[in-house]
Amino acid sequence: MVKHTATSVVTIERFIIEQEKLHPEATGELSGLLYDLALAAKMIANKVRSAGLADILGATDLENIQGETQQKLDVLANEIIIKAVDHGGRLCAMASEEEPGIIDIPPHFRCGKYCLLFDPLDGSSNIDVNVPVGTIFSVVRKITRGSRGEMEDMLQPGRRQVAAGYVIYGSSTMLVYTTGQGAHGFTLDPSLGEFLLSHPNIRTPDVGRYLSVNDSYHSQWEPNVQNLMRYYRGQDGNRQPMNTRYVGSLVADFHRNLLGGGLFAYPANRKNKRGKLRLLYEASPLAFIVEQAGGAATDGHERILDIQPTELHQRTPLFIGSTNDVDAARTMLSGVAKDGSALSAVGSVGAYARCSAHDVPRTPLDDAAVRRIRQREKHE
Ligand code: FDP
Repeated sequence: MVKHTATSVVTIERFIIEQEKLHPEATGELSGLLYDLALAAKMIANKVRSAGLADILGATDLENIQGETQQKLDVLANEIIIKAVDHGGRLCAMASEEEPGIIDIPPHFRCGKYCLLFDPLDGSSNIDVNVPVGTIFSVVRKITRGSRGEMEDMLQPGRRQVAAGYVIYGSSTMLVYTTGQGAHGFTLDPSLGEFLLSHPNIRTPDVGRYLSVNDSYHSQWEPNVQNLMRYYRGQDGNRQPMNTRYVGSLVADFHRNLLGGGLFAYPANRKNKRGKLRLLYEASPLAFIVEQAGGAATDGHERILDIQPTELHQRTPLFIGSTNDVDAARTMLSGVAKDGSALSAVGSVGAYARCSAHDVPRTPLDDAAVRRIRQREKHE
């Protein structure tokens, strides 16, 4: 792989091509799709930036499949993405959080070997108040025989993704993606109109600084989730308290935690028995990215990337971010440990070392590693 220095100017196009060269068998279809998505991201960024000026703010009367009121920008972003990718001959079908079923490729366009699943504008309830929103996407390979994509192609576990990414429309627009060779971030240079490589090979810290969770659901959580949150906050005396930061816009919360270290949690609650977030449009793509950055993601019992989806708009509880903090969730929610003291008892400050990027089995950290983590936490 080409080594880029901090001062080399690398466009996303150049980077995608360089990555493609690592796969001699590649046909260029995935590269073309990623490039089309980067173009869609620039178009959406443009709309988001001028949203306050044009008369396109506020809710439409339409309701999406989740029963939520769609914002006009959601509709626009959805259309922009579909139009940017439907004609390239790379996709056999699409699915969007904003649409009830599979989105077919128009019959006059050629079908390709990939399926795209996306959330065009996540965190859209924040649009009216100028809080960062984002786009999330996931690409899987077609597995059925016909030329058109079918439901079976869409309902694949996240570990089969060939690419995933998100775009954050914040103080600057950033696109972060992975094709399974690390997670890489690009910042949009508005004067050039190009995404430039700004965060090559992102690594997320093993122990998180931030905790992102909507506390207003506290009374609706199961007791084991309440205990877990007490542990993260240091209220049970078993770890340094994490700093709470909750934007309420998944991409913004995830992005901050990916770079700074932390955990985003959206547990199930009495009202939302399976949580709120969507497995295929939100949890799976972000799980692929976080694992590529050295982090982890679970629903409390199972690795997110191993969950077999059964429906397009399936929801899942989500605990995603720094490995040791995700491990604490898995340990406490699966009943292995009832509270943080049990975590300490197995030799960690809620910390287990990863055996590999993908394996569930973990080994307790040795004493020196625990001391290093405690030391680091003390300085934060
Ligand atoms: P939104 O409803 O604004 O689209 O998945 C949707 C999402 O936002 C996430 O971006 C965000 O993290 C979460 O919902 C916020 O939900 P709560 O308001 O229940 O905390």
